Amino acid sequence: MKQERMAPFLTDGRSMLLAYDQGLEHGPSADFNDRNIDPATIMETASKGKFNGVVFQKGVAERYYDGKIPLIVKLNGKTSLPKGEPISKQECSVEQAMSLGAKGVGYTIYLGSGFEAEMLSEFGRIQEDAHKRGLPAIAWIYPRGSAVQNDTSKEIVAYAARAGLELGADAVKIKYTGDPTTFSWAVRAAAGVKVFMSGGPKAPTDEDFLTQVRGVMEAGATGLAVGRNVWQNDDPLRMAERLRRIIFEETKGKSRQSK
Ligand code: FBP
Repeated sequence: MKQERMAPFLTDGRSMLLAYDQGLEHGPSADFNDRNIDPATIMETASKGKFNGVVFQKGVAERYYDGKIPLIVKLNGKTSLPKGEPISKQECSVEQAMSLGAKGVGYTIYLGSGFEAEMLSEFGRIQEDAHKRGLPAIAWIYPRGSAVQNDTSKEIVAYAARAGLELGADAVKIKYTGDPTTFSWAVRAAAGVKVFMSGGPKAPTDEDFLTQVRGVMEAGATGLAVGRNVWQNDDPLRMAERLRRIIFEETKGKSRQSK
């Protein structure tokens, strides 16, 4: 029986993670305002909002992680400045992440990029190292680059999910296809790997986002690993509460993958 390395991040097999590595990925002007530019406010939202975990890069973790909820440290990252085929290289070791208190590590793979091979092999080494130390390796798998036409099609999202299984990820973070039927194919393709939806830019209304979340959970996902749709909200704790209700109560036992 496979060891459940994701256990620290699960409540009844479901999960809600708060991501905050956008300062590196997008830059502080694109996503942040006066309030959420301060990592301390995000740490507070994560614990008061009863998230199952928070995702930081190592620098933010070192200064702001307060140990109140489990930590995932992203081990690679890139800025939005270079153009061309995307590549994100490792800049933090599993050992360093653990020394900061991480109970899991994250790594982004741009599936389909001209540099895909470098990221696949780097993730392979990280996955082995993480597993030796008993930590889950969580793969953000984003199909991206000139070979990818539509990064939210049923086929490509399922491909991302399946790649996570083949590579030995404990969980994959993938984009939503837009409806539960097509997303449930990705969940099936992941074949037991925990599936998390990546949030994306803030949806036009709270209801729009909550509808996506219901669809994702109905499709059989484990949960969400989102950032902007929570901490860009005028009331992040209220949004967290609404998400919790959908993930842990409303959709429980109603997923298409329920036995
Ligand atoms: P969001 O919910 O804000 O989209 O965060 C999820 C995430 O995966 C972050 O961890 C990461 O910084 C960002 O999306 C990457 O976004 P992009 O799709 O622009 O590469």
